[in-house]
Amino acid sequence: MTTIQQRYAIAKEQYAEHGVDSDAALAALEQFAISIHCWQVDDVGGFEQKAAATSGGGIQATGNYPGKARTVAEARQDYEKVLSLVPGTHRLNLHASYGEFKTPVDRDAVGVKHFTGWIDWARELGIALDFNSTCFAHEKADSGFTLSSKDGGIRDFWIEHVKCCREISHAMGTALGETCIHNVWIPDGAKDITVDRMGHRRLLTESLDASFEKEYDSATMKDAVEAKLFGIGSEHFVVGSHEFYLGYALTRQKLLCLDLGHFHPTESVADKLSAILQYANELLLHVSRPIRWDSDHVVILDDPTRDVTAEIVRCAPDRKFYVALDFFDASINRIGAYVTGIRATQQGLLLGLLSPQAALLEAEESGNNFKRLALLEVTKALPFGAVWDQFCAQMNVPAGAAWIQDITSYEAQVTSKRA
Ligand code: RNT
Ligand code: ZN
Repeated sequence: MTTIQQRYAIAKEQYAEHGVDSDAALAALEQFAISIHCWQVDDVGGFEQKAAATSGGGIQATGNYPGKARTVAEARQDYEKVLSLVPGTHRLNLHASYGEFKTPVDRDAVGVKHFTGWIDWARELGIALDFNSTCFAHEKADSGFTLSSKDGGIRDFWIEHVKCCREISHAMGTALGETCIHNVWIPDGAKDITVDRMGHRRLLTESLDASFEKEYDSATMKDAVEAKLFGIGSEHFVVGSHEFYLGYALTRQKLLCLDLGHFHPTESVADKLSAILQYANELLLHVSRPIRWDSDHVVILDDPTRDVTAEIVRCAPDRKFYVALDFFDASINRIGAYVTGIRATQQGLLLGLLSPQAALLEAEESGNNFKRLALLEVTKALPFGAVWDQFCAQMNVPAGAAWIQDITSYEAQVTSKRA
């Protein structure tokens, strides 16, 4: 039986024949920290002590697979399991609704004290944190409008929430010594023809400006804004559309967040990176897998993922990417969903790093488009799995399919016992 190291030695030679240094690719992959979304652990439920149920406000997880985390302690146990099964050092991306609340705390009163436990936990694990305002699943989002509501009281409530979240992000970045990315996504929109689109968008601009008024050191926190195409109940009108946030982010020097599920199904998100990066130096990505619509399926190594990760690698030398995940499948083992999606995203990045870019560029610039196409095809058959397994072995996590059994055991011992 050949070992992982022996198989890697052969693979390394094959990549070298194409001018690719696989050791350098592995060293570069180690630098890509992925921001793991907290919300796959419990189907975007959060840990608020809620007084009343709400409509969900534009987010739906489907499925009722047993074993979801019911408390912060269970969630942490699950994240630690996930982190133990993926190579490299990553980050956790928290939503404001995942604080440690002993009593009901409304969104406009959420504070650093509700996240000090998370900061301590992250420090112990040696990971950084990112953060998200939670402008949905709340009675003040039930009308379909939050920051762009025509009700000044509702707008002020959500402006206050975003301000609280920025303060928390700043505290996280300061305590952990790594910039905390604070992302804002709002569900605002309407089911049917809306005649004052201009009015709602003007209100959103004003509310965002008010929310972002306080300046923070970009070493501690940065704001991002995330557009969407449509949601259930906002089919006709989404206030925060792509054009809206593209303009907002560029004029306000905010990060733009591109979610792979938030565009028309035939649109290439990969193609947008180099376009936007003519006018911005960095981008936030929510890697997701839309099936026919924004379905947030678990990320796999499919063509849209590979196209985006290839572009990240090509643009990365002089541009900065913050790579976060955004999927939630409540119908399968949730730890398995995480590990599958994180590994697939990393594999996409690795494929990008192993691409014979110099030879491809040479073919392209000399007008040999057949050679470019053929090389891209030939590369698909190179022993990428051997390089990936080597990475897992180097990072002391299970290679091959070994992690599947780890997750099955964890389910038998831990998650299946949760009522
Ligand atoms: C929803 C957005 C947003 C949320 C999270 C929970 O369409 O993608 O990222 O999924 O904030
Ligand atoms: Zn998203």
